[in-house]
Amino acid sequence: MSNPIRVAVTGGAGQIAYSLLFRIGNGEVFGPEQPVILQILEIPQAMDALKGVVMELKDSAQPLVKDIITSDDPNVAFKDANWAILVGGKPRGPGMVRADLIAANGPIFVDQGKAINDHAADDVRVVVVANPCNSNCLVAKANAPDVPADRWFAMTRLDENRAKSQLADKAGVDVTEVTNVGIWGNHSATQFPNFEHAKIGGKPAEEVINDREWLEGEFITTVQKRGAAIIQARGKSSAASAANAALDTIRSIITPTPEGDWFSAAIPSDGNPYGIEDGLMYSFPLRSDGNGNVEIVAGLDLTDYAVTKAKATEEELKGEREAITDLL
Ligand code: NAX
Repeated sequence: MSNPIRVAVTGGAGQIAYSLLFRIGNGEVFGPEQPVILQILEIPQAMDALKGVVMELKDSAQPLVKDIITSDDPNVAFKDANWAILVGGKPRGPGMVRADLIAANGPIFVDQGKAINDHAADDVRVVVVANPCNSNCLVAKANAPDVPADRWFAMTRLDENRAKSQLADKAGVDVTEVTNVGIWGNHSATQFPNFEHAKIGGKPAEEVINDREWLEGEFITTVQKRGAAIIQARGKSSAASAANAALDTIRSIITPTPEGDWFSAAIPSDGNPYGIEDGLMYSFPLRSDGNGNVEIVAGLDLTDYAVTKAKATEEELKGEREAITDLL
């Protein structure tokens, strides 16, 4: 067995963490030979609830979990962390618009960015789940100047998984047949789940589905609004699928991407090959070499339709950035 890695998870008493922590502990992300130390951050008001989660973690007696550290201090929770999964944040309250949510969450990610900068391990990688995840990640990154730009990810993998599942259902095939689905832009209703490069059983998805109207219409809308549909049905926001997507994101970063395929996450847009403005956290199709080195898949042809969609979500991200310029 190797030395334990330290995995910091914020929002530990919340519903996503309730799934995420246990799945990290059972080795399904970092492997059955990789011990972990869980370092869980919560706000003071939720520390009692977190005690209950820790009791359950202990009651799971997971052999790979070597220690569980809890704190309401980011400087403690991120100490020597190799991974930081930022799930905790303020939820959207009644009457709040997106700009209010950005303003409410911004300061949290200033502090967490600084704590990661000052205390995390040299090889730290950060995955931001808490919404608005692209902009929260931008704030944390801006406040962690010593952490290289290629360590920052905001989660759009849930959107990718949702898109794949929709395409598989429509084509009547197993979800594993669906590849090359890229989420472009923001994790929001402007995101572009790009079906134009998607493949089903190795053939262009457009050819297999043969219904461009459905792809441009119901497919995109379903993916964009899936979060709201789940709240409507379940009375709570998606949690198990979000935890699952966070684990998929990490797995994709540390595993070589299968030949010809890609995965999605928002990364710094600086120097991207598609003319998206620098200085944003923008989701692209990505490939990993398996050692955590991730690059944007270059050379994809974008139709005028795709460019319009990619630009619309870029515009939204630029607007979000405007709202937090003082935090960057
Ligand atoms: P919950 O409200 O169940 O849990 C959030 C937890 O974060 C709470 O326990 C709260 O006390 C804690 N928290 C708040 N401020 C904190 C801080 N400064 N430091 C540490 N912890 C803090 O939300 P949950 O359903 O777990 O969702 C968490 C976040 O994920 C939300 O922001 C949500 O919008 C976002 N999501 C992102 C998704 C994505 O695809 N990127 C999809 C799922 C989810 O909606």
